[in-house]
Amino acid sequence: MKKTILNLCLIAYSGILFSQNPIIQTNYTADPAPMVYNDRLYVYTTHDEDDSTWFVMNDWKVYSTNDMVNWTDHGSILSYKDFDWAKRDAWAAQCVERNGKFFMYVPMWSKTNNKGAIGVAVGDSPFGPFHDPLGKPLVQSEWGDIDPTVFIDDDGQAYMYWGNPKLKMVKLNQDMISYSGNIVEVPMTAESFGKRDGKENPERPTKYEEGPWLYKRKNLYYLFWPGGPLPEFIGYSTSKSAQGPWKYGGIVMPTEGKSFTNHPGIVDFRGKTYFFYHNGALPGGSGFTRSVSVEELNFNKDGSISPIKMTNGITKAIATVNPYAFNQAEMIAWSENVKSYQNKEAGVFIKAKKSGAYTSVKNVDFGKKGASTFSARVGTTHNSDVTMDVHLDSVSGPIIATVKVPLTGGDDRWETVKTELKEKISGVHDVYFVFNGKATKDIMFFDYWTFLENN
Ligand code: FUB
Repeated sequence: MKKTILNLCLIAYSGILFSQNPIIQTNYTADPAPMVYNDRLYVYTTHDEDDSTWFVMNDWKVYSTNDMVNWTDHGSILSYKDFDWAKRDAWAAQCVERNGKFFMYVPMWSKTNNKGAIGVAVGDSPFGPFHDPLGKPLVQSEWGDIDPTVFIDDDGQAYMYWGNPKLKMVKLNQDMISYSGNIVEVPMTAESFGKRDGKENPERPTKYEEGPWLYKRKNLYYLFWPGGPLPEFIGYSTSKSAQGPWKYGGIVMPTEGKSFTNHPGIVDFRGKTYFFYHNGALPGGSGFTRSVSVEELNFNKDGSISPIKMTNGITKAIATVNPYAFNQAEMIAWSENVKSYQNKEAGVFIKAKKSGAYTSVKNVDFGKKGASTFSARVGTTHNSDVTMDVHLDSVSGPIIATVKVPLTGGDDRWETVKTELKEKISGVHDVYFVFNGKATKDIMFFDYWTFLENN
């Protein structure tokens, strides 16, 4: 009996230890929009401000990974303030690359006629800087112009779908910042989007709510969408053409997870398909403080999809991290009590909010020769003993290095500190950075780290 209880405890404990969802813990993020570029996976997200009790959303962020478990925070890359005509509501967006240019399709509230509209911003890299080439919305039809998804088909034709409660579609031109033909209103039939359960709602005759995502696999087009009534589940429809007609396929992800919205983003990366979504799983999480998660998506032989549950996420890395490179502190597999920030001096960096806060990096390959020295760019505003311990393989694993963090006086002032390792480290390990101090908040800040290889 004792053994069984011990086993159950271990299973529960390892569930916490090995959780990888939500993939971002340093900010509240929602509405994930994945994109693969140069064999790296980027995820654009919206950003719920801390302590929000409504959709308080001012900017879009981007995160990236090479291994599906360690996510690098590239910070805020665009805001509604970058559009002269917008006044708030940086809602669900998507970034698409075409001919080396990056196009961010973004819904916002427009100043000019006080309703939702979709704009486009163009940049030369996945991180921008982005600018508004039109100086006005790309589309503004009526209330409900939100949640654009853009897809470029194999013949080069680009399509944009969007809308809540109506679903609309337009063909984008090659320049990706204009369109041809009329805006098409997709017929909302039970055959295409399923008959809505519950009370009849003439505005919403089908299950479709908002947030479409267009995706193609083996000549079959998939439209994923959050469905109602609230709280949302995620459903899908398929078609032989990007323009429909659509056939309702069923539920991909049933309602779950402390948020009354959900939002799909689907991408193929190194031979697998990944399904991004959001919920309210972080501490303090809710329908207005959401967080992005990911699952592997599998298809049945006939192309249909069986429902998937929200899980602890993808725990096995598909690549290793090089400890001898300059690694950003904001490359994180898992963290607790840590927030990310950005400024001119450091770019994106992290702050430990209380003593015992930590970040971890998975699958770090120290090689055969191994490491002898650890170095990190850090700082603090506290005069008392602030230290950063580097643990191996778990947050309470052996300490291989301890760095005394110098009083720099502010997150615009940094120092690089170096220390010899207590023992030689070789092979593949998870690395944990644990931040300790006597202060009650903002213990220290951390910009990057590296190890030196043994000669
Ligand atoms: O995040 C704001 C809005 O909530 C999005 O635009 C919708 O898709 C829903 O997630």
